[in-house]
Amino acid sequence: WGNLGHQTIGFVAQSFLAPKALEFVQTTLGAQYNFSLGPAATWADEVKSEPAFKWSADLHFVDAEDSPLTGSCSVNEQRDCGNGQCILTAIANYTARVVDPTLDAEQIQEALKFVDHFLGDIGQPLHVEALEAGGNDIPAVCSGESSRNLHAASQDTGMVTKHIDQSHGGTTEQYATDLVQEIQAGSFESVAASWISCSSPTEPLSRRSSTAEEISEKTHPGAQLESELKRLIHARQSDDAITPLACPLVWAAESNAFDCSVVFNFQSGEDLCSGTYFENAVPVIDLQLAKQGFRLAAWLNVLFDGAT
Ligand code: DCM
Ligand code: DCM
Ligand code: DCM
Ligand code: ZN
Ligand code: ZN
Repeated sequence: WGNLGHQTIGFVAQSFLAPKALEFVQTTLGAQYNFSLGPAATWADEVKSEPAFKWSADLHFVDAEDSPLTGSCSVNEQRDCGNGQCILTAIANYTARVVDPTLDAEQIQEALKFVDHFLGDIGQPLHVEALEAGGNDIPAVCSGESSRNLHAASQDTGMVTKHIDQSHGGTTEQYATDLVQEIQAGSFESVAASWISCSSPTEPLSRRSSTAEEISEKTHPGAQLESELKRLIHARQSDDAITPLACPLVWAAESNAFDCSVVFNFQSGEDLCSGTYFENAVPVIDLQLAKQGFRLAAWLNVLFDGAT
């Protein structure tokens, strides 16, 4: 996502934080970020071009080597993140670092800003796709502007900007407020609990939860997320290797599935920021931003308040 998408996700998350998570976020981010995950969400993109943070550029995505143009979408941790430098491993690393008492305040703030950002990027379908460098090498037109590429024109910036201007008062705060309303009492109300269950209807996972966890998941959405984070913290404390987590893999598979439906479904030269492509893409953008904001809050709530 571009800045607008990331800020929106951060603002959505901020409004679902439980008391201790909220306190942690406010203290850790401070006045510089207006005590909020919204303004802090773009930091990771700002630094990735600096020499000191060059190593972090590859952590914003996972190049899923699937075949979306022939209708075959998938994410595979071994195949797509074999070198351990992708968004799946980054989420595990920075989640562990957010609660690592041996780190100093600056390192903890960096870890929180990375978590804030990467839980957003994993919901962007083209950040979970290898084809043409996540669409960066596919020319695209947005609002008559032809010198764009699919990644920027459509998902990251072009469509999001148009959508916020057209339907949400032109600000990420208002857009986030509108998405929060949909989650609390609108079109997302009935599905939001399933967003944090980490179970996927489409993707059988090698690391699937145990039967006991699956049962408890039914009575308590978020149970798997909680047990997984407890395992992560334990691994960190006992100096075990930090391995990718099952929940982010489920989230990645969900975003990646859109690469087989709406994302690449356009004619060369077609304007992506109006007409049918735009109309089909906007509900996906709403869904993915709302979902990742809600998941980011649940993630931090488990870490700091012990429950979603
Ligand atoms: N680093 C990291 N994650 C990466 C790459 C590097 O945490 N994917 C850290 C490890 C080093 C610092 O960044 O402390 C500098 O890395 P490098 O060895 O690449 O200069
Ligand atoms: N770093 C990181 N993840 C790690 C280890 C290090 O992001 N697992 C980052 C934190 C600092 C930089 O690398 O920005 C240097 O860290 P250190 O001096 O701890 O190696
Ligand atoms: N990106 C991606 N997949 C790739 C390469 C890049 O999702 N294989 C993303 C990262 C940025 C955007 O595309 O959001 C532009 O990348 P860059 O700034 O590295 O050109
Ligand atoms: Zn991007
Ligand atoms: Zn990013």
